[in-house]
Amino acid sequence: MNKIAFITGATSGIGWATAVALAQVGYRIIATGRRADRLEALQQEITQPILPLQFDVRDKQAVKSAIASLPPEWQQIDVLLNNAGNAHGMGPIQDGDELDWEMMLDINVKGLLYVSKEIIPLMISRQSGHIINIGSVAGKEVYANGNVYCASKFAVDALTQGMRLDLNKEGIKVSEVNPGLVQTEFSEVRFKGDKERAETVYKGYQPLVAQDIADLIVFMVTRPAHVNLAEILILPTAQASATTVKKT
Ligand code: NDP
Ligand code: 8X3
Repeated sequence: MNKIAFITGATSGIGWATAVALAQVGYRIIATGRRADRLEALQQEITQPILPLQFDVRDKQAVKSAIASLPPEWQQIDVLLNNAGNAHGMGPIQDGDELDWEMMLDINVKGLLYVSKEIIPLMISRQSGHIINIGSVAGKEVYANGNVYCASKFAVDALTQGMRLDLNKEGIKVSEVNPGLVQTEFSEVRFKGDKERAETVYKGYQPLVAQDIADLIVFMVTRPAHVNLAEILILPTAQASATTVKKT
C-alpha cells in the first residue's frame, strides 16, 4: 500500500492512536500538532515513513505554508483526519471566559476549516480522498455547562454535512466520528492541567480509550470505494447520552 493519511492533533490521544493504527495497516503518516517533542516520540513509535509538521491550526499562514511545503511525494493525501481540538473550561454560560470561547471556536471550527481548505484542492485534483472529521456526542446533544464546546462540535457536524454535499461530485468521501467520553488528555486540557479534577470525569465507569476510536477509523478507511460510513456515534457502554455521565 502507498496511501497517505494527514492527521491533525497526532501528538496525543485519538490522533496519536490513529496515527499508529493507520501506520500498522500500511499508511504513510503526516503527523501534525504543536508539540515538537511529541511528534519526535511518535516518529520513534512508527516504522512506516512519517512526516512531522509542527503548526498551530489557529495560525492560517502557518497552516498554509506547512501544507505548501509538502514534498511532491507526500502530496497525494488519501485520508485527512480533522482531529485537533479540545474543550477549554466548563461552566455556566454567564461565567464563561472569552479566551476559552475563542480557543474552542478558533481551534475546533476555524482550524478544521483552514486545514481542510489547503488539502481539499489536492484531493480534488485526483478526484479522490476521504475526510474524517472528529465531532462528538456533544455535537449532537447539548449538556449543562458544555455550551460553547457543544456549539463548536455542532458546527463540526454542520461543516461535515456541508462538505459531504459539496465534495460528493469530486469523488471525495466525507465522514464524521462522534465519540462519547474517551480517556485522553482531553479533560486535563479542559480543566487547565488539574489532573485530579480530570480523573474524576472517568471515575465509576469504563470510558472509551483512544484505541477504540483508532480501530473504528481503520475500519472506515478500509471499506470498499462505494461505501462511506458517513456518521458514527461511538459511546462507552456505560454512557447512554451526552447528559448521563457527570463530567466534573
Ligand atoms: P487530547 O487532548 O489528547 O488531544 C488533542 C490534540 O489536539 C493534541 O494532539 C493537540 O496537539 C491537538 N491540538 C489542540 N490544540 C491545537 C492547536 N491549536 N493546534 C494544533 N493542534 C492542536 O484530546 P483527544 O484526543 O481526546 O481529542 C481529539 C479530538 O477528539 C478533539 O477534537 C476532541 O474534541 C474530540 N473528542 C474527544 C472526546 C473525549 O472524550 N476525549 C470525545 C469526543 C470528541 P498539541 O497540543 O501538540 O498542539
Ligand atoms: C468530548 C465528550 O461529552 O465531554 O467531546 O463533551 S464530552
